[in-house]
Amino acid sequence: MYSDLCALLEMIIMSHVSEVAEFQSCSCDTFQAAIYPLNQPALLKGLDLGPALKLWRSPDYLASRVGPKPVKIHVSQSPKMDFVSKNFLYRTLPFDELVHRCSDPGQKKEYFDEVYYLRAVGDNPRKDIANFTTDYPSLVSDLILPQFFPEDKLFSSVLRVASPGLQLWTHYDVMDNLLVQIVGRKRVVLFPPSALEDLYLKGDKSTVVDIDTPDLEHFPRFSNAERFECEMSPGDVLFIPALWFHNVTSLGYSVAVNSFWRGLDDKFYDSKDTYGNKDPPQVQRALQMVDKAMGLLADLPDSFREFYCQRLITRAKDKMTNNVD
Ligand SMILES: O=C(O)CCC(=O)C(=O)O
Repeated sequence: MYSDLCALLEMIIMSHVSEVAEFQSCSCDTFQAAIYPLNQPALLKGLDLGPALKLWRSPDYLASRVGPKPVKIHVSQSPKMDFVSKNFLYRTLPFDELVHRCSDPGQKKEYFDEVYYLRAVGDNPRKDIANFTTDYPSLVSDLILPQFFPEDKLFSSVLRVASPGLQLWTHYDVMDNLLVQIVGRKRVVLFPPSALEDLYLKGDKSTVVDIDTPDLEHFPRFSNAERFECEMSPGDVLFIPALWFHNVTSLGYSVAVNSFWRGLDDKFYDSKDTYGNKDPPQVQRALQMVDKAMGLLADLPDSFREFYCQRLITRAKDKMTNNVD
């Protein structure tokens, strides 16, 4: 019975799955003219990423190039990191130690029960933006990061190291993203911005942690969400447009570097954002106003509150399509 239900669920979910489009050895001009304007994820293959592809395959090489630099990491007992139940904690480890624990989880019994995830941050994460070039100078000459956007639009470049199996929750970022996979394979599931209502968001993250066997009693709309999927191999670059939700599973020990790029005018980015995931300041203010508006309706009886809440939604939608003065 349970397996029938799972099979049915899989069928429902699979009916909304598309493959991410692949492009071979594309140039900057092709990217800008033919790929970027589609506002769809794209898997770029065959780009020249430099010797990192070969060199970083050796955990000893990577560990010794960076050495014992302290890095702040997520540690969890479960590979499925869950920001709702907060099943992870932060710990600081020497970088070389982190690489050895991720690449050889069996080396000690106590490490076997833990999964690790490094999302590099600046020296002072509250103020400094991750910059692969200045934060990891000994690795810079190994890697050619794709330059598909104007240089002055680069916001950050982020080194990511993960244990086998680690799954990062579904979230969106406000900037365009080029994710360069260097060591190991990765499964990426993406949802378009239009799936927002089906993803049960809390801030920039989806509260549906298990995207393959979701609890449809709690999240009935989740099965409607259109999804795109791809598997990244070493050397692949995934273009993730701003506001596209993504859920990433490292299929083995994984090393990647992604870069975030500003696609909009600077005034649409929060100057205090060091991660690239804060909504535009204008949107943050608008959301506060919505909270205030809902506060004004708070004392109405339920039936009136629901009715006027719908009126607010209709009005906002009409404004979007210019039907209201
Ligand atoms: O590849 C990863 O580890 C996560 C990538 C990601 O979430 C991002 O680049 O925003």
